[in-house]
Amino acid sequence: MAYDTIIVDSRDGVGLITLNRPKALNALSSTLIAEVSKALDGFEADEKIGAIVITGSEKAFAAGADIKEMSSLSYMDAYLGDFITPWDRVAQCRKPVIAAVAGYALGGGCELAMMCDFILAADTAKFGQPEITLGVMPGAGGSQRLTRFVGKSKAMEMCLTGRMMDAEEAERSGLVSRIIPAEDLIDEAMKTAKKIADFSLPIVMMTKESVNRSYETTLKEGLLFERRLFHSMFATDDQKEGMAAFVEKRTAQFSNK
Ligand code: CO8
Repeated sequence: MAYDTIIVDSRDGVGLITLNRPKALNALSSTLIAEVSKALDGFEADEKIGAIVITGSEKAFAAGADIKEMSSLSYMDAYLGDFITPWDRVAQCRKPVIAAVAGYALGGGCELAMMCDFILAADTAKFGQPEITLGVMPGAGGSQRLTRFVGKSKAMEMCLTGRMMDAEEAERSGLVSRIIPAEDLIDEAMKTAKKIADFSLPIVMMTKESVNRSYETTLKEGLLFERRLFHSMFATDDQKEGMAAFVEKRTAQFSNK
């Protein structure tokens, strides 16, 4: 399928989506979001794909929602058109999604990265929620997810002042899992995704579901959810294979059953 605003590729069980609007620093237009959703639908339906990487360019992961497209929206356009809700597709993805971020991840770009399961940051990455400078506030999770990642004080300062965080600060604050030299970012993200894709897909998906549940419920309910999923894993062929392979000192061959 041909795309106008993204490049879609796959190798070694990993789906790669590259945001590709270089002249607009990958500003997130409605076309781009629809294309990302379509690509995710394809990767979710493809049983050969076990993990997905979303990345941008060296200069920008994404410099936010497309300001030129959004500037003339009326309240009714936004409300009746359910503006932003299609973005949820990224957070709803059941397979793991890694954000590989170099350069600017601002506004909706930072929010898109935070919808992924974890963020690998190039040493050039810069994160920010500059919406306040445009007379609005974050609208795709920035005031909620950022606060859970970095705590109230930093999130509040970033949302109220538009200050950007560099990669070092983002790692220190728990926003990103690792910093990688910019020239190695894609290779490292693909290697990390392949590692995940080589494990049992149902076990990977249940693990993702369980970690995400920790954001959405009480500790008691989350522990119960985790225990139930853990018990259910003993009904899978992959649990039998994984543990047999350890005992027999060989590499496990997971069958995704
Ligand atoms: N939207 C549209 N076009 C953009 C955007 C954007 N977010 N960011 C950059 N561009 C365009 C510029 O207009 C420029 O185009 P042109 O050459 O035609 O003038 C081109 O990209 C290059 O940009 P600059 O010349 O500005 O490049 P610089 O290197 O000088 O600056 C910056 C880079 C600092 C990233 C700067 O471009 C900038 O500040 N961009 C805007 C960042 C921003 O405010 N982002 C938040 C947007 S609001 C938002 O995301 C709300 C999310 C709420 C959810 C929305 C759901 C859809």
